[in-house]
Amino acid sequence: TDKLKEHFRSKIEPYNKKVKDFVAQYGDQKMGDYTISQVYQGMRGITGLVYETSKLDPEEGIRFRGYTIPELQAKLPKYPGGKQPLPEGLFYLLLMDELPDDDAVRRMSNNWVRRAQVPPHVFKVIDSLPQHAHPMTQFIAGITALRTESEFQKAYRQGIGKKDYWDPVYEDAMNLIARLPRVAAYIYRRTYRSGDHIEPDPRLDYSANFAHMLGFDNPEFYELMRLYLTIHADHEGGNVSAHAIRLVGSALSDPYLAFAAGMAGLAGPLHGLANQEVIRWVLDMKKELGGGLPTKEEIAEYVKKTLTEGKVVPGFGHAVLRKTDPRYMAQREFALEYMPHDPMFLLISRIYEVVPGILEATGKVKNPWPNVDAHSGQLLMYYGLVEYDFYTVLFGVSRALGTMASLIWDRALGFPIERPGSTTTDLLMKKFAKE
Ligand code: CMX
Repeated sequence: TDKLKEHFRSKIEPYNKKVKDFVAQYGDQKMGDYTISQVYQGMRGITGLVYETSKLDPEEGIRFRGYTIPELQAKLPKYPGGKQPLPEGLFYLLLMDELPDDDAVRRMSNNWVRRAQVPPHVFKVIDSLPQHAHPMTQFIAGITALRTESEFQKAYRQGIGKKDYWDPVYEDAMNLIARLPRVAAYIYRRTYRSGDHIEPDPRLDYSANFAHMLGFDNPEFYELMRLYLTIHADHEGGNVSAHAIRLVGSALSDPYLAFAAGMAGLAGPLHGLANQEVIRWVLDMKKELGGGLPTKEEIAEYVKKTLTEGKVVPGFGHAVLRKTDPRYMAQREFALEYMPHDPMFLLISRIYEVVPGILEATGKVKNPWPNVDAHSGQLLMYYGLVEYDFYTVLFGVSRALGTMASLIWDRALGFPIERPGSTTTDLLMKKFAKE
């Protein structure tokens, strides 16, 4: 038996009761007003979702089940001798709403190892794409191909009752998480290493095994992967990838389909693809300025040119955050510890000094500070993972942890199909612009 699943099962009844009682008593309380502008601005600032696993504060950044990133670095189990939290433990926290001990983390690790076998047709589907297909195209194709194994789809066809939906969703979510690193590593090796694939090593933890299959067997890189997979996991419910997964999952599309939808969103340049765009932009800058470490003045000129051309400065700004992203700071601290003299790190740091002032001076950018994507590429490049078109796939593997924990809860809580209303400008004008 799956002890983790039994432990989760024990949480469902009491939490359901808590939610039902709360809604019964307070369900008709108003949560706020919203304006016509907000409706035109992508529903910015309208709280319209309950998403239990994490919450984003504009000033303070993300909290996973109430814990900040530095708190997680202190409290979550680590690899012996390591400093970074193990993402197995983060997933346990997100799913169970309780901090894991070493034993729980080991159990999670082993559970995923048992589920990690990727069926051969998935590799065939990926191999049928041209080698130059963007890694996110290959990733989404691979995820969709994994869907043949969906337990939820099977159970639904067999007529499973609504209160049991969570069970096969849990199975799919766990299998998906367990299989993603292999799929991602396969894409990397086929695209950039002539298809010279590396078998998994089940003795390694989730992050180290992923690094190993990618071809980076360096204890520092293992630590980076543990940090990376932890901090990218979740960012509350309204961001494009998490929201797409929630939305598609609410139609009872199985977790593979829901996750593929989320990854299609993550592949957008204003969202997860920004991590590749940052490196592309920085390398273009270096090329144009003729190598070496550009001065602040040169960087400022380049930033202004980007803005004049009507482009965004990738890695800066956020729809919710109004301060430097703590995920940026966690990566900066990693760089300060392991590679303080890396030329690329020095450049990223200098960009951090220059960009906010310029964005602020535009008078329109609501958050001039860097987000998670401004830093992640530099760390990967330092260890030799230089193929930046691949970076969003790494983000995607991590994003499965938060969104799948959340999706299991969606079904455990019996959340209905999501269906907000919409209107037309014509109707709005008839109602509000009468004079
Ligand atoms: N560079 C240039 N202009 C920017 C900008 C940036 N980094 N960030 C915001 N702006 C502009 C917007 O394009 C908008 O311009 P218009 O009014 O001309 O359309 C204006 O400032 C106001 O936007 P905002 O309210 O500050 O930001 P939004 O909530 O609309 O968008 C985001 C947020 C992240 C899409 C935006 O800041 C952006 O495009 N940043 C660069 C891309 C990026 O780094 N994305 C990754 C985010 C993190 C993640 O999801 O991974």
